[in-house]
Amino acid sequence: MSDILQKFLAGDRLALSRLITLVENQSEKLPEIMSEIHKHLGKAYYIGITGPPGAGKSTLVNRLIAQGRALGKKVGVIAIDPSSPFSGGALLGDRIRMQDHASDEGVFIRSLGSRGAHGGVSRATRDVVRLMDAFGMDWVLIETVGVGQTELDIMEIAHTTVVVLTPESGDTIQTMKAGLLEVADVFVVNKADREGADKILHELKSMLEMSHPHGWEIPVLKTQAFQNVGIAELAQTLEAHRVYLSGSAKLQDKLLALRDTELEEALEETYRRHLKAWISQVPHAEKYREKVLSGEISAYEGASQIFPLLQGPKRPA
Ligand SMILES: Nc1nc2c(ncn2[C@@H]2O[C@H](COP(=O)(O)OP(=O)(O)OP(=O)(O)O)[C@@H](O)[C@H]2O)c(=O)[nH]1
Ligand SMILES: [Mg+2]
Repeated sequence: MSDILQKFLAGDRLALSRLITLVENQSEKLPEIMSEIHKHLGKAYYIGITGPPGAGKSTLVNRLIAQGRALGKKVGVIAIDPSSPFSGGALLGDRIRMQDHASDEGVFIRSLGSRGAHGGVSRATRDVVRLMDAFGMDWVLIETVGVGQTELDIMEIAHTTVVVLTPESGDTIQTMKAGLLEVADVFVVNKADREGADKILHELKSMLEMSHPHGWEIPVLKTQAFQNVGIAELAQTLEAHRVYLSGSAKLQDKLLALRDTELEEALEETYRRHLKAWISQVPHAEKYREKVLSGEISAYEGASQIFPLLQGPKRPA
């Protein structure tokens, strides 16, 4: 393990790729990996890109990669949507566009399957974001389709979250869950070449006027990702938000909440890993197990009988 970590820290892309796979597969090496890279964290800027299917998120991400590279930034990309052009099911056109960056040493793109347990996706995403951070990326872009709680959870790690809509998103706005609104630091109306872009822009702006921003007024930008229009402005806005955050208590609050969640998850995970072994050491555990199996008592009753008998666990090796 230390070999691969050393290579990773020396900038070996294959090592990064291997570590990401270990994260994806929830390897038992995970605690070691994340602990080892911990002191190398904190340099990258995490940008979440979310919005309805087909809004142009991947196209926008492609453009942002180019923009970041022009600014001399190293860019990591995590695409969580399984139908994303970054993954196997790519549209030909998008794949060709991605190849612009495929040979660029300053770009690392990885797609993550959204299969598996709900909490699992956001945890894996956070860990991969950190791998990219520790690897030395300046920007880490996270693309995910904004449709549910999972996606909102994923965005917890982003410093800045961009919600991408289109002129066709009128209904989305009407029914937009408070959640999607709350995660947005920046709104983008993409496909502004299409009719109705200004209408939706005004709808968004008047909706935002009714909310009460604290310090940061959520900008609403127009882009034409496909035609590469409005991307520099978006990059400037992202930079403005990064600067705003760095001086605000909001970032600190965000970090504290995230670390708290992560500690709880890591504890749960650690317990789960060792639980079977601990239970096997409880003298009467089998007795209660049989009672549950025979239907004599409920599973909850069984658990509440066994729980107090668990010995204080030793620190896992
Ligand atoms: N007219 C127009 N089409 C665009 C624009 N940006 C992207 N598209 C097209 O919209 C389609 C969807 O773009 P994607 O970038 O794949 O959208 P996405 O949001 O990543 O899609 P999913 O990941 O599947 O949710 C593609 O055919 C793009 O070429 C734009 O500014 N104007
Ligand atoms: Mg996409």
